[in-house]
Amino acid sequence: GKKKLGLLVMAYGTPYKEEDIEPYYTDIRHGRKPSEEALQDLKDRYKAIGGISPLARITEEQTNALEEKLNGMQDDVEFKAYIGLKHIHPFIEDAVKQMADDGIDEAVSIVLAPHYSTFSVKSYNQRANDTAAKYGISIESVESWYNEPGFIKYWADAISDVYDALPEAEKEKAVLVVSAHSLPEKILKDGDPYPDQLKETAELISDQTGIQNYAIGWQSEGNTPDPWLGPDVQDLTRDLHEQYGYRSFIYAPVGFIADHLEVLYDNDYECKVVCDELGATYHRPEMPNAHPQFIATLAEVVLNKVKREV
Ligand code: FEC
Repeated sequence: GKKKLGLLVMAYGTPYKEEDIEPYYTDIRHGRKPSEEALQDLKDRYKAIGGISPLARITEEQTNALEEKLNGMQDDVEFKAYIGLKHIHPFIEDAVKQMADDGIDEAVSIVLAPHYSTFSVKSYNQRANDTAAKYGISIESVESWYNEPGFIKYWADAISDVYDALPEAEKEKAVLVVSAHSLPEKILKDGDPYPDQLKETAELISDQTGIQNYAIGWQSEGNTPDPWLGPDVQDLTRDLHEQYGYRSFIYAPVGFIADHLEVLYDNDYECKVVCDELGATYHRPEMPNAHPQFIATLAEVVLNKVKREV
């Protein structure tokens, strides 16, 4: 038969039910329990987006679609997908162990986040590779895919759809806010490529759409005393309105690829509040989720990684 290749799809993870919120939050905080107040605040945010996040379902849809696409694209190997999550079960370690139990000795991995950072992709890959080494599995890891033509095309099309629907006079008064999850500023002193990669994504989208009024922002920063990368998207919205009189704000949170708390709350609620306050209109193109063109792009990225290693 065909060689079986593990396909390790790594993602952030989300609580499956309300009782999961506390252990999930504790895991994100490296084992430190959140205060009652912080926990309640997080519970309230999940409540505001409908109780729990759709992220678990979307990660599963993306993974299934990717496996199917990869197996339809080529006949040399059979990909078998495993979901490995950062902050809740099935953890990355569980997924790798499952691969070993299934007799898999070679795998390729991809993180469902486009930009590389020491805090995100590096830590996912390290956990995967450390566990794989224990079981004698070799894993080839995709490091980033923030500048893939198909990824840029997805966003360019989704953003253009929003612009095309704006009245002609509004287009000049519109600005595109391209963002990713903020990280502590201390990543910069070790030369983390994260901010430059976001900048490149924004430039490629601008080139492809012809939209020149755009700004780069950071969002969803954590509740810690250290400084985080800025400007925060909410402050940025106010500044852009004040300085240039923009009346329509189009948010493209390109550091994420799914509808989840950080988009449904931090953009769709928090940024919208600021827009409402300013009398500006809020727009947010659809997230990639399991869009076929987006999945095809991920499949190409995975296949290129496998081919390079063969
Ligand atoms: O449940 C959902 O729908 C939302 C899932 C979710 C995604 C996500 C993505 C990223 N995070 C990244 C970094 C950090 C850092 C901290 C941090 C904190 C939280 C909290 C929740 C949360 N994150 Fe997250 N993030 C998601 C959810 N994240 C909940 C805790 C409450 C809060 O602070 O809002 C700060 C940790 C600390 O306190 O030390 C750092 C990065 C990404 C994008 C890359 C990726 O997906 O891996 C980076 C989705």
